[in-house]
Amino acid sequence: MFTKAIVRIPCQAMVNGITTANLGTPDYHKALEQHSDYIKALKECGLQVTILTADENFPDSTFVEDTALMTPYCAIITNPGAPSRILETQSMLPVIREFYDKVEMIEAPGTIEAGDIMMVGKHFYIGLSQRTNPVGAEQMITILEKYSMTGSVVDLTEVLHLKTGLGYLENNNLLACGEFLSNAEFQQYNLLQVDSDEAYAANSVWINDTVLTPKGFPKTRRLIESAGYKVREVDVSEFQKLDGGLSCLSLRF
Ligand code: CIR
Repeated sequence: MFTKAIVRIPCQAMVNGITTANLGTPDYHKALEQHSDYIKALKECGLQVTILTADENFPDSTFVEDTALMTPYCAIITNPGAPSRILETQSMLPVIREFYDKVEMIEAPGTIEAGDIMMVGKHFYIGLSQRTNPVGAEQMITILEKYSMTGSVVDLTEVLHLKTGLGYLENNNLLACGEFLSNAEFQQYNLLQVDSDEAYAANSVWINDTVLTPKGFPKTRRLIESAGYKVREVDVSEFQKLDGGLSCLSLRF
């Protein structure tokens, strides 16, 4: 169970965020409304939400998930692979120290963005992507092992981050699409296959037996409901325009 979350209000500069999506420029006011509903959804799942103020220095700073990995035993501050995002971690460090005694750091030349990390109990899958390199993944695995957890790497070919295409829903249920459906690593799970025309919804988030899913992906919603979960939809269209999914918008712990 999770009890807490950290989010950051989107900044106006988000219109200049990194993207490959080709879905147009985000509407800032709509993004603020959607973010506010996202916070409401986290609270409905029973989480105490820490809301950080917008940081105009970093267009992508609302995607807080990438800046840290929160485990039950320690937090690990990442070193983002996108140059414009590296310093986002500086303002996250004091916030995370309020919640964790043990805080570790990924150091250059290692890079990691935690959107590339999926937690399954005490094991963490780490996607090797444009943003996460083998040195960063090795550092992460060494830290995890220090706290009696484990990690392993997964090669990515199509997606930005590992969790762009995967969402672990607990109870052995794994939402997956595209390149992950045939990946040998994941055949041990009950794969819930997300159709390619709804690939964005693979980034759905389990929180205390509710699954947050992006609004507008009815087949995936039914798939998750048929696996026995309560679903709460959140409209995140303005964040999708920046390649950001539901998970990216919070740290949950
Ligand atoms: C970026 O490219 O870094 C942001 N525009 C989107 C980050 C999405 N984060 C995530 O998937 N964990």
